[in-house]
Amino acid sequence: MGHPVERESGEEAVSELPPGQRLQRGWPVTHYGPVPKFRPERWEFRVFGATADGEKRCWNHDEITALPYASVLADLHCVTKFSMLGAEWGGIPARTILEIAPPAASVTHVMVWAEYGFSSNLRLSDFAAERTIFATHKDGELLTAEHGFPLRLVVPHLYAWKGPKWVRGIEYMTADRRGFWEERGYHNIGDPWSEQRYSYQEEPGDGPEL
Ligand SMILES: Nc1nc2c(c(=O)[nH]1)N[C@H]1C(S)=C(S)[C@@H](COP(=O)(O)O)O[C@H]1N2
Ligand SMILES: [Mo]
Repeated sequence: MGHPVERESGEEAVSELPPGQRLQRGWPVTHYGPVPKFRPERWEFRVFGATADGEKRCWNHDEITALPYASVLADLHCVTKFSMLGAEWGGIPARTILEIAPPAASVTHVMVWAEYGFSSNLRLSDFAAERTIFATHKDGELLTAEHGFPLRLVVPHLYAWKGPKWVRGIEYMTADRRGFWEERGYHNIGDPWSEQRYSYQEEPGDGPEL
């Protein structure tokens, strides 16, 4: 087991290994498919689906990076059993996006969309969690291309596939739908503390039928 680390805020938020995980030193690169090339002139972040006012919203790279910057301490738990502990992620809290482009009252889930059609679905409550963040930085440095530059989602309390690299937008949904890995055998919710690794472990109500 890892050792809980006392943080400045006094909370023991990170740096303990969930069951079945082992500590990874360094930061490996793990993803499916190629690393996309960032083209600022074509890049935009979109919020669509069931927005409160029915309108889509769109920000270019300058506009997204001009949003208030925050940072969170969080671990990264890959479902293939390695965990990287104690990273500081900097960027735009998911709550900021919820404030500036609010969902309709009927929204229950969010699909996070990334380059090449990669996606991951989250319950609205997981997306709205205090530490969920669209990261532009890790440990004070800009993300590298292979780690998701210019924007990746970090959902500290879920397995890392729930945090797409190269994010391009979110879709507000009034019913749950499976994302890329959730359709391909991974658990619909993905809580590492209860080892929700695979879809065959799902209980009724954990996700839409496969
Ligand atoms: N777009 C995209 N994001 C992704 C993935 C992917 O395949 N595509 N893999 C996820 C998985 S399984 C993990 S463990 C983390 C790995 O992040 P890292 O390469 O920065 O360590 O990215 C997640 N985000
Ligand atoms: Mo992973």
